[in-house]
Amino acid sequence: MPKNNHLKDSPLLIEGAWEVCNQVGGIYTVIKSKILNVLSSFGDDNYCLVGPYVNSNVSAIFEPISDEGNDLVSRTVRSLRARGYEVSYGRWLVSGRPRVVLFNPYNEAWKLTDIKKSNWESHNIPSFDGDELFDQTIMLASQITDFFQELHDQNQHQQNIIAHMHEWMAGIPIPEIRRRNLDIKCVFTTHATLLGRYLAMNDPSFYDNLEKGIYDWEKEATHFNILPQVAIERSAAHGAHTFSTVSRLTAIECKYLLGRDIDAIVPNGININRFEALHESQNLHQIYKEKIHEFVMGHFFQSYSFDLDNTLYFFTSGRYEFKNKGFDLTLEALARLNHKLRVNNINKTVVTFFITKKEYNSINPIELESRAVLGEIRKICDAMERSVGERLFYMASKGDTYSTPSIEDLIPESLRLQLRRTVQSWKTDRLPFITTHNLQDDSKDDILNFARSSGLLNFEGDRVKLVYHPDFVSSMNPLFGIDYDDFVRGCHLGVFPSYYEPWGYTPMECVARGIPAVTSDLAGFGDFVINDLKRTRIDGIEVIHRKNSDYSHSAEELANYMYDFVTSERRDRISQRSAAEQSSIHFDWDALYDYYIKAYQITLER
Ligand code: G6P
Ligand code: 1S3
Repeated sequence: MPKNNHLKDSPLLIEGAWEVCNQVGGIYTVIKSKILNVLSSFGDDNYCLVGPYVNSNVSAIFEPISDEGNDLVSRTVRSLRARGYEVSYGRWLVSGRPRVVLFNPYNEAWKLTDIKKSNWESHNIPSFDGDELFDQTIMLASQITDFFQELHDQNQHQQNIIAHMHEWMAGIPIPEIRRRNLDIKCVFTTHATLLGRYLAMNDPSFYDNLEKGIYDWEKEATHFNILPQVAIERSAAHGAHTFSTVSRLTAIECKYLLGRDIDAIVPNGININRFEALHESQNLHQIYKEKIHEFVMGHFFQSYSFDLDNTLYFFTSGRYEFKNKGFDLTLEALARLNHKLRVNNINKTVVTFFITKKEYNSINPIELESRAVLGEIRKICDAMERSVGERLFYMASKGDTYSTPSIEDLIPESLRLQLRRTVQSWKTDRLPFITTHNLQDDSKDDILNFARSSGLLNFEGDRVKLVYHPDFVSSMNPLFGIDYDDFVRGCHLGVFPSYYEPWGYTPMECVARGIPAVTSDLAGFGDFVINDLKRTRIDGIEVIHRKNSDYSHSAEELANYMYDFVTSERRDRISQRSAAEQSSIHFDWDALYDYYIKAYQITLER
């Protein structure tokens, strides 16, 4: 593998996060997607990840390796094991197959009380009683810290070591490395601030108040009952040689809520696998759009139908943070779009999918039944198609190629009757559902409540329809039968006008698949597009103004953009998709990993 020559003296990089071998959210994507770039900069011998052995699926993605090598990490693992530590050492079975060291947090359950005491006495980090996730993170941190201690002891100052820890969950080793005075340089990257997230959700004037510096972090953290985590975040931020975050927006939170200016911004990248020819991406759009058509027929056509050739698919997705992820603004803009399309007599339908994760009891059985009956209808139509072929062939073989056969000649009555009866029994008078699943708390759900209060309830006359899918889309899921990536390809527009979003992968993932996307100037990604890429170079990305704009203006801006999108011609959409795909090159790790290298350079100089 080629070695990058920016970093002097081949340092060893150890990167730690709660999401190593453990898919929870966006940090997993960051860590996993940049591995090939890390390896090409550091080399396989000088890179290793550390994380938790918690995921029930770990054995499928982790392959143990021998600790007999003479390299620093193997020696460290060997020595820890000899001292009684349970260490999982192996390769993470993802692209690049990097080395990983995993610890089961519960290995240290017996000393949880001592860990809490030590965190408090050494770093003023308080604890909760009975918070399982918090306990797991501090038990893991204790083992990772011992790993760094051993690494330091084995190294005897021979090689530069960088410990790069992500987010508060992997933060505690940093102040401990400093307290023990280990010869290890620390980088801490926070992918949000905990307080920022809570304040954004609860204070309508969050951004104004933030820069006024009026928040008392301790008081607010106590108020939201997150003092222990915030204390870890602060302690890692202050302890790190290099403190970094993913965007300029989060850097402001770091300054005012964590009390330290950041040293480096490390934007998130993605792996762009581009096709040789642009039409391949367009073909995939068509293929997966057909799959979404099938879902839409099953979901809506039982009640009424509309012209699929004049239907556009919008979607939003992400963690269920109604306001922070901009679900509220998206709904408001959709309600306005519905009105604009109706009054202007635009004969197009927009089906908008909300793909998020919310507790549910089951997939709506009526939805499944409708899909099953539609399957029956498909089978009958297939039988009819065969019958038409066979009978035409029979007529042709007799030399009869001139007469025009009637439908009765081509399809037996039994099949025609079967089709009529099945379709009749399928049709219903009820409105198409908004949710595909039975939610556990239907009456308190914000998406549903918005739909109820705005009247956006999938009436036949509505130009905008809603489908709320409170689970990940995957090929195992019977409703769509395709993976999320392919679902994205089949849509026309991704809508992500976040209010609080340190970076935001979702619009970037759209663009990488050649699908236009909306982001906002309060999302790190949107800010990057405007300020770093100077926007004009980027097609297929719309940045909605939320920073200096009130809710209603932002909703109107989004609704107008959607209206223009809906009323554009197919050929414009095709060229926007191509432009989006072209622009995705700017977000490839090949372009963005350099920000990490610069952060490591600063670190090694400190
Ligand atoms: C791709 C396909 C075309 C198809 C078009 C539909 O470009 O290659 O064959 O006509 O998608 O675009 P639309 O935006 O209407 O889904
Ligand atoms: C965070 O995940 P989130 O969705 O809680 O980290 C992601 C990776 O850096 C980032 O893209 C996202 O904006 C943050 O919010």
